[in-house]
Amino acid sequence: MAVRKLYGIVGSTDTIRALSSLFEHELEFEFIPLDLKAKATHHNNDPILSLNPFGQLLVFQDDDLTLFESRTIMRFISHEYAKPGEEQVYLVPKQQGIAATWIDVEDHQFDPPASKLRQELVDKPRSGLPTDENVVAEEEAKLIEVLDVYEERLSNSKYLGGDRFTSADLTHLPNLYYLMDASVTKQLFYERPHVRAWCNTIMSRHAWIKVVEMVQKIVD
Ligand SMILES: N[C@@H](CCC(=O)N[C@@H](CS)C(=O)NCC(=O)O)C(=O)O
Repeated sequence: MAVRKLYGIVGSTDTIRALSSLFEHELEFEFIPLDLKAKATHHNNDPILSLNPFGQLLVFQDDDLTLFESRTIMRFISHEYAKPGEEQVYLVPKQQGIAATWIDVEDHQFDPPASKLRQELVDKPRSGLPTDENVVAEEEAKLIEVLDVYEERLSNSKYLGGDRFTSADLTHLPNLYYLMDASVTKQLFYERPHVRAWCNTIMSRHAWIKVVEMVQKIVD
């Protein structure tokens, strides 16, 4: 049987996104963890790095298919391995159009301030570096605007993409994992009742709990 392979960086949000999708769809795969230091020693013609034309590390192989870009990998898995009755995509194009919009909203609106806040509030303190409070204030203001839109959306829809859990929700989990660890950002999610309920619902999914256990086991 062909083995699915995921080459990624443990703890990176992109890798966590792909892992979440694989676990949600109960797929067997081999995870090949690499780290950025190891990457620096690889050459451009390295067989692993050359799988991604940009030389970046998240790469997924499924039989004869090679994909990079975590959201693409997530989308592919949700279409190819949709579980009947629990699909994370809609089969009706108009409904899927709405869900796809919220995947792009995560990529273009949510991820930029969320990633910068993660770097300042989680990554830098872990590396013993000082947090830049100006960056935090600036990015917090941007995240607040995004979360206000989410609060409105989630007051009319249980999930971002529609009436059930889809990739539009899953794609947020990696940054939520980190931002819920920092009291400043946790507060931003928790003071909005619909956002709070949504976070609690998607973060208590069985597959997500397994991803967190796996990531923590490798990192520890
Ligand atoms: N947009 C890509 C992100 C890929 C990316 O930025 N990868 C980082 C690690 S998380 C990387 O390989 N950085 C090292 C480099 O670019 O040389 C995705 O969603 O998969």
